[in-house]
Amino acid sequence: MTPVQAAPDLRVNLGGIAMKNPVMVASGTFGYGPEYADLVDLNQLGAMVVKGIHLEPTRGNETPRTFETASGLLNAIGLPNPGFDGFVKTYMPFLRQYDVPVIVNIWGRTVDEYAEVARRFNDVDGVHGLEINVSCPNIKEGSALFGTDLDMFRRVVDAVRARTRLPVIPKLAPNVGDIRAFACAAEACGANAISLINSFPALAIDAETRRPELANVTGGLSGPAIKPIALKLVWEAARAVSIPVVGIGGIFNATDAIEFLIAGADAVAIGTANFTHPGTAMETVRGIAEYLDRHGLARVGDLVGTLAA
Ligand code: RRO
Repeated sequence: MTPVQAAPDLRVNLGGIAMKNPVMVASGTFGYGPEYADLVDLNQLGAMVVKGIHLEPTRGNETPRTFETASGLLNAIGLPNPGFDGFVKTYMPFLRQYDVPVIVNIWGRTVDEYAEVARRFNDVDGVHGLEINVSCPNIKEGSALFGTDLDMFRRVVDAVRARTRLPVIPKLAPNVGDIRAFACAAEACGANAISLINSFPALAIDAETRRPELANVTGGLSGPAIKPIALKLVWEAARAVSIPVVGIGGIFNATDAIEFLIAGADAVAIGTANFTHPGTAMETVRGIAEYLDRHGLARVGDLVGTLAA
């Protein structure tokens, strides 16, 4: 009799967050959960990262906020959010029903605001980690600079680290001179993991009207166009740190995700694909398991960082 091969072990420990598989959904592309609950089984996700939360409710940018380019999505949503109280009251009772780690993406306009929103989440049941959004390309003040100025970046990560008991995951901006400096700074400041990349600052123009396609003029580019950029930055960052890395950028199927794992990501997050195909994360989980099986790998960790370069 041929021995029955055990199913590959997909479990990942993301800096203290125990995940049943390495496939997460990226902040801003999956709402706060209920928006997708009728379409997919949320319990199959490795983790869910919710849209960015601030101390107070905010409205976001004027429309149009999105524009489809040849190979990616340009957005300038501008961080609309229900505020800390609104999020905890409206969404946490829903999210607590699921057996999926909830990672809350947080943002502020000042270092103190980041620290305060982080502190408030200490008392919220059912939150497993905080992703620090220092890399939104779409608000006039603050956030983009926190992601591209190393000193400001350190100050935010330090302040959040000092105020929270939860694992913290700074989300890195792609438009920096040396991604390794930001990855290492995150680790030195006590981050438990890093995620990268956020969308890439970009511009789309209507030649007839000579106007920008977005009300905000510029936006962040995501989707297939940025995947090779993201792979390169993940590969560089993962070799520079020993904390876990979440790879993000244009993942539309299991093969894309597997490329990020090979580049050194311990987990991946699906972003833009959720808008057109909400089942992408679940299909990606199945595809990774099938790949590991086919390649005789017992654990997903056996694939991480195996680029033959
Ligand atoms: O809300 C947005 O415009 C936005 C954010 Br917070 C972000 O981090 N990345 C992005 O592409 N858009």
